[in-house]
Amino acid sequence: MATTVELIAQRLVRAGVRNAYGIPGGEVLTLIKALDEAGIEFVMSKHENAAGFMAEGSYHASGAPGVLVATVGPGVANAINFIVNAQQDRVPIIYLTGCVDASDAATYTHQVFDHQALLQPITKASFRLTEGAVEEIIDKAIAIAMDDPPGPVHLDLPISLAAAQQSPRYVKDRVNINRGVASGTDFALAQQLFASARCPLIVAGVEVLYQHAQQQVAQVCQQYQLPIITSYKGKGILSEDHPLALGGAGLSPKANRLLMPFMQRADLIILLGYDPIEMRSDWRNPWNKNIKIIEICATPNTHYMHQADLSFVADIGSSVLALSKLRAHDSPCWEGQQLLQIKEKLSAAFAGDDQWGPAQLIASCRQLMPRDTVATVDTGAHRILLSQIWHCYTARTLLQSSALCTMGCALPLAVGYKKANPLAPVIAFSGDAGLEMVLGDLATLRDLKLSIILVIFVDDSLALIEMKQRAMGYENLGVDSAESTDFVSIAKAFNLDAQWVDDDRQLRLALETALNSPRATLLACRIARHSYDGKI
Ligand SMILES: Cc1ncc(C[n+]2csc(CCOP(=O)(O)OP(=O)(O)O)c2C)c(N)n1
Repeated sequence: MATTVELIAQRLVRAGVRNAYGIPGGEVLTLIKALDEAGIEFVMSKHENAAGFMAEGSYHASGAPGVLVATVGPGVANAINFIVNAQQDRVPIIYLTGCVDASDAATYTHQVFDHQALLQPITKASFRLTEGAVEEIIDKAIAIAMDDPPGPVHLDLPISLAAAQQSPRYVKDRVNINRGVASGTDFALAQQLFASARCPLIVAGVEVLYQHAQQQVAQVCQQYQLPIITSYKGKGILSEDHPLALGGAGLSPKANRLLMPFMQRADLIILLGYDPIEMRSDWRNPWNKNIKIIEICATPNTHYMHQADLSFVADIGSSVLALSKLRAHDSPCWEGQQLLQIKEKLSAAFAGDDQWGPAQLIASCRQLMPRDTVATVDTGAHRILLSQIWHCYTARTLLQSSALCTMGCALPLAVGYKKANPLAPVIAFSGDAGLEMVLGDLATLRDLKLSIILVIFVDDSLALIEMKQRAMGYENLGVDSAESTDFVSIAKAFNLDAQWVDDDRQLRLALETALNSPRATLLACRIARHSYDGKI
């Protein structure tokens, strides 16, 4: 016999979970005790939404689903932004919430609302745990969260069920679904198209990562000399210092102005695990009608952001290898200087500033941080610039909210990643307004004693929105801070190391010190207003 919460904890441990995040309330105390006893460390955050991003960070580091715990009512409601993010950004999350028993809810109203009604539209599934089916439900929840496309699953746990004894059920672990290699007459046609293409190009995205197909995609690119553009989440599928890697795309109009005309020179575009939820509207059906499009994806294309001539739902890694079967290794491909030229144009467009500014700042950080650094970045003008400049040498090394594009994610993502992988060098970049949303979680960073470097772009403004407002010819309204926030004093009040940075020399010295420090360091980098004009 085991209690409900013990069964939940055991299943999560079997799925590889070692950390859970949240803020407890009376309704989940039995649960977090069971998690702890099973070897899952419960981390108290300062806001349920931030706790969710910490759980996501741990997922990227470990591959196990992230676990978020919230208590009845306000706790549950606080994490909504994160849950929508998990759904849009394809993050497997188990969201465990405490609720009152159905019999109590009939006559008791304090803090009580229908958690499932709130969460059903923004999760892959929402279950209320019930007597006699606890193991089935938790196992099913993990499977649904991890299945293509990964996403959040909600489990509501009634108070009296938490400690109840359950008789053994002997539920088998679900074996992973084995997606097949693409095949059939249409696939034979796709193989022929690829065999005869003169200028084939790959566009790859997040599905490559969750299908673990990056090695096969990189191999095919290099074997046949194919240029590759990725979404922001796909950055690093092929190391971005490789001549064939044309970087991440999706949100930068400046990058799009170079990439869009370049893509029209292709005669075949192969979309690999490319989920266009990350892309802005210029990526809606962006390719000329005469370009053939082959798509190999994890989920059927029902979004209609683009359409393909041949679309296959299949295992991406083995299918891309099979697709190349008929293509000769020495097939002529992108002859002349075309690839060199586009690569040079892209690096010139996003080169460092002549003087101190955000581009210089990002370039210096990339230069000084170790190659295997994992970076997180918040939402705003700084993020669009950073996603163009920051080179990823392997996949899943730049974490961000690129589908929902929410602010307030960079700090907690970094905390969760570092917690699950303490040896990784981790740097978090955030705008000043983005950090102000999650200041409380500097305390979590302090309590966990994680040596993260936090770089803040301080311009006292919501730069991305201020730029849009100006472009519309409006006066600045609701976008500028009345006074500068003293981020250094705030960080020091949380017992973190911190300093102001006003030029490149200071940045380099500060980074070197921070890299050798066992403590977290906040670098408040002052940049001029309007620093992003013409840059993104
Ligand atoms: C939670 C949330 N609220 C509002 C927005 C809209 N928004 C996008 S970028 C941005 C400005 C961010 O300012 P800051 O963090 O200072 O970064 P910067 O643009 O200055 O680089 C805002 C308000 C959002 N994406 N997410």
